Amino acid sequence: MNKPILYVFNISHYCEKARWALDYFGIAHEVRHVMVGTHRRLAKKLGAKRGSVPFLQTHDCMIAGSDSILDWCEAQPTSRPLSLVGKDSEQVRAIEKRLDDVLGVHVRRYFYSDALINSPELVRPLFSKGLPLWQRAAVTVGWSRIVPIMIKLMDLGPHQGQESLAIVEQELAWCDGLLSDGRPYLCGDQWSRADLTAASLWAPVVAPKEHPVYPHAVYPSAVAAKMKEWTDRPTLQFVRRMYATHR
Ligand SMILES: N[C@@H](CCC(=O)N[C@@H](CS)C(=O)NCC(=O)O)C(=O)O
Repeated sequence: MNKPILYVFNISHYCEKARWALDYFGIAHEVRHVMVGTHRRLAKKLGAKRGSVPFLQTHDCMIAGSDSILDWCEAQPTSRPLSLVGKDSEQVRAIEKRLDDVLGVHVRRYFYSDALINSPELVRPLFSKGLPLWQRAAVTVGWSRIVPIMIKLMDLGPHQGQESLAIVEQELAWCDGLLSDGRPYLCGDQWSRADLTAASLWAPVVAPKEHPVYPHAVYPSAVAAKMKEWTDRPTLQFVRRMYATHR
């Protein structure tokens, strides 16, 4: 194998985190889009420890999960002098973990509780893009069966959407609070993996112009209205700045 292969869903914010990490460290890699519904089988076949995307296949190991992929990137000899560990690595890790475990899950549940229930046709192209022709056709034909499975697996619905929205707003207040003293980065004056994680996981409600997917997406109207309402919040401004500066 010449280059590591990163397996992704095009739309996934955790995949964006992994993609960004590889790009940031200048690690040449191939991005392979995986068809939803086949990803767990593929992960198992390749020996990944988890079934969810992203997973990275290197010449000697399989790495599952955006945090572990970031760890792997850090450990590679690359031309990038700047590590993302941060000055206070414990604080950086704690922020990354909260973003991964809380924001990442609920921003997705909020978005899909609207998009997949009210306008699933807006979402389909985001899952088809980058797939080989026959898989794009399979997603199109099978979409009406895929959507209810996703709704069930992610526990989506109007009530769940509101519940996740409340959590996203709470996480927004928390991130705004971290930035409230005017610091350029979440942990102070140094760009770290906490910032890369925050920017990637907030990106679905920011659609920064450097993002490879979201600026081309059509958003359901309620989510679009929330994005507008939040646009001047420090966190959203921070995300745009991270993309403009580091992506
Ligand atoms: N904490 C994991 C989360 C990964 C995750 O939830 N991936 C989603 C896409 S956004 C997925 O693969 N969902 C389908 C599944 O788990 O089967 C990470 O950072 O990689």
